[in-house]
Amino acid sequence: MSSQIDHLLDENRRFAPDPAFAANAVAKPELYERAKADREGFWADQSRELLDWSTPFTEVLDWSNPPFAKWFADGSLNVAYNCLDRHVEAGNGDRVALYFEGEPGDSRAVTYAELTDEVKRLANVLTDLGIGEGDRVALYLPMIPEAVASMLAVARIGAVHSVVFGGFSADSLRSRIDDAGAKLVITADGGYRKGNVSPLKPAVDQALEDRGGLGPQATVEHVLVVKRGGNDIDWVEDRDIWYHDVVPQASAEHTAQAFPAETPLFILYTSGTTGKPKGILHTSGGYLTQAAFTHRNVFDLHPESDVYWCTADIGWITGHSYVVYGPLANGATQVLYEGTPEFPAPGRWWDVIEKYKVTIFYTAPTAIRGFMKQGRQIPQARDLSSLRLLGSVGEPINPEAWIWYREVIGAGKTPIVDTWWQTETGAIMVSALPGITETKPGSAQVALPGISIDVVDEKGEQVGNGNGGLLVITEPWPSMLRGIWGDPDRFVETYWSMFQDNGYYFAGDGARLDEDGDIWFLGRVDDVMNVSGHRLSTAEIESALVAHEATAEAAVVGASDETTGQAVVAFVILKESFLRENSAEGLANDLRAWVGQQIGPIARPRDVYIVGELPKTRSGKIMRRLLRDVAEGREVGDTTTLADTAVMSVISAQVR
Ligand code: 6R9
Repeated sequence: MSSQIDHLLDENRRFAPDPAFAANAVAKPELYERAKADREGFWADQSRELLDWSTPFTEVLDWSNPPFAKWFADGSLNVAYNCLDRHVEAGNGDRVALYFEGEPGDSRAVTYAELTDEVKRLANVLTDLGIGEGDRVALYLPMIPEAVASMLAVARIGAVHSVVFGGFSADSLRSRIDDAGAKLVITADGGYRKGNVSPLKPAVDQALEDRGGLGPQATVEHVLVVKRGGNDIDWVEDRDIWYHDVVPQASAEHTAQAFPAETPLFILYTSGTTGKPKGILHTSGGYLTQAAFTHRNVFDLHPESDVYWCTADIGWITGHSYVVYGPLANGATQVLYEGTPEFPAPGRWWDVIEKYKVTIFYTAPTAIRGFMKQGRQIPQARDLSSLRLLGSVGEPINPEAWIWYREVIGAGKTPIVDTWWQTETGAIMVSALPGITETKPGSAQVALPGISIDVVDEKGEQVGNGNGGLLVITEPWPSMLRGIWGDPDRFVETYWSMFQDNGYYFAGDGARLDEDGDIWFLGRVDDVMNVSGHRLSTAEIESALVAHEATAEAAVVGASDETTGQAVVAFVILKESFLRENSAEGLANDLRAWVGQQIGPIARPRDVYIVGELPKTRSGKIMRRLLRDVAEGREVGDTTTLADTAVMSVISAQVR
């Protein structure tokens, strides 16, 4: 970490806003003043301006029972109506909502009128299947228009969606369906990935297998299946239903009912510091307010003329807030792309930008670093001149990648917004505002208007400019998580106990304030890794490793990686009997594959080192810091608190 800080301290390039851009920018500097003078009044204004309320709210924030916030609680609205019908009613039904681009090259433009129609039909189908207010629906889908329609149809009837990333395994899906007690699963036969059909339905079948006792098979009544991949699938009579057999036939008449602002909208599972993923709960009015506000102001959205593209999968929070809810609430036209950036060849994303004349592009540093490796001639062979704003999310963006992004993709002129936020925060919290902020490569910079952020030491004292510490959020915000599904104690413990006396939300990120007070993020300070912008927990991967019959003990660390930011590196002690009968190398490969099966390919360790011992303190705690030194090829740090100080030299020798 210290070498990273030194490096960032050297970064002093500055990019002032272009006056022509600023003149036409959505965000105005007065936003900061207004929010500073009256934070709650500011959010109330934004909410009234950006959303249609069926019952106007009179109360803005109820913080009488912290940390359980209520925003706009006496107001009511329908989230899907705000994302769909009202745009049609305003005469924009013919505007394209989604330019869908399938990986094999099929494409289809879906207008607001068409998407509204589809969602109404699907809402009727869901109601017929017995889904009502508060019921949970799990979604396990590729990046296709039906995925967007499914989220909105669930929201429209006051039910709660839980989207599970299509790259997660059957076991991960099973535990998420089970935790949420889902009544319905919406999936597809398969989706396209890297030129092949990647099956999804078989994982749902496996997740719903009866393994005795209670399980998801006890709550799930139906599985609604979209035909996408055309792959052969098994069929469970009376449980499984083809989407195309019921949705086109259903009535397109559906009046959206208004629900109170605090109606649960979705649950999204994310990795924490323990093995069990947390079901982060978001509600309706506050979430949609901040998603719409940030999407409009941070991305300088002009809905009549922009073509926006966020590359995130809907299985992550970025896909929820900046593919579905923010853009659609704002009536944006956007690209929805199904596949990977490399298929059929590197440059596919640039082809998509050229084809649809994308103006606003939002992606992750890991993708940018991957493109840097391929070389600038690939993007330079395409016409990217439509781009006028670039965004970054998911992890700190290193200044080199930032500069490359601006020079090569942004023709040296587009503003870049580096947006910091989390599944828990629901929407962007820290970012430059284009046309206002003078940007600094590598710094996410400033809290948005209406957001109160600080950097403090372990006692909660402000560190002041020029110093590093822990990032905290000091005041409640509209799109804040409302809890962890089914586990209020864990919610309080995880986020609010660290700075209990101050009432601060602890984000789990290290950050530094520069001399101007701008924020530089330094990565997680807990046992959460960030691999290609995806959060993974060391504990979760360790528990998968020890679940393998050959493993005696395992420790996992996130080691820095040129492309993925961090990479999963595992140190494993094998059972003697297995070592005797198998080669260490073969077992290491088996374990990599095993983790991929247990959790999903993103969790597969880059390296598995078979070792004889792990470094432990006298109280038996594994010292991951030392293992990280080994994994990153550094000299091993202070070992004096180890129970056996010789162990690190043994491990270092075994790894080499
Ligand atoms: C939106 C999202 C959240 C964690 C967060 C932090 C890291 C995200 C970042 C960033 C530095 C940025 N993170 N954006 N770090 N600069 N612009 O990614 O949500 O998947 O929940 O991850 O990602 O460490 O705590 P999520």
